[in-house]
Amino acid sequence: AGKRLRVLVDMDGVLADFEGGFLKKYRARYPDEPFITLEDRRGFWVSLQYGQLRSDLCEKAISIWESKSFFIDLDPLPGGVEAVKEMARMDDTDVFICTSPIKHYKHCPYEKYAWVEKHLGCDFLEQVILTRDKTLIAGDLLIDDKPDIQGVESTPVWEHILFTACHNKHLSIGASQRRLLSWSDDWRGILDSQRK
Ligand code: BVP
Repeated sequence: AGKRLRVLVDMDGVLADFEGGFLKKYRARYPDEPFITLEDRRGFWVSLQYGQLRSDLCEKAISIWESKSFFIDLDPLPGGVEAVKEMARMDDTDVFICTSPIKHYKHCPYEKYAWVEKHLGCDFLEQVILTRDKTLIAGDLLIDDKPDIQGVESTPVWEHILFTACHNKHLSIGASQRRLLSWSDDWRGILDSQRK
């Protein structure tokens, strides 16, 4: 008896190049300020690492993703759009894009929908889940670059697959945790291993 597989795919850092888009716009807006190369990024929070570099750089970093057009202008990460489209065409598979908008809501939620429409098509808007708490969302897999995904539900039903990003590639992960190194990695095998 084939049960459907539900895959939740994060957006920033998994489908959309948040880190690359941030660095490009930060350097353009603040050409005389220090910056952190993608090679030197550590920790999920960009603003935290910039604040450690110099305290006033925290708010300068935040000003970048709070600006109009930041989220819509993000480039797709290699292979992500194609993988998600292929997943959606697979038998017994439901794919949702599960993403946390920033609290500065003027542009971000709108531009996240616009990005999905632009790169995946308007039919895919049906699959978008905006939530600040991914532990509430039921799914078999959550593919996400954030190492610690927490919320009010202490035992989320999904298995978190850590998607490798510049900020998490040096982290050693638990014996039971699985990684997806990129969209060239074996995501089909991970989906198959979760089918019941
Ligand atoms: O929309 C992104 C940007 C924001 O958090 C959201 C992460 O969403 P998920 O990838 O978990 O779905 N964000 C915010 C900050 C600092 C805020 Br103060 C940051 O440093 N990095 C970051 O991604």
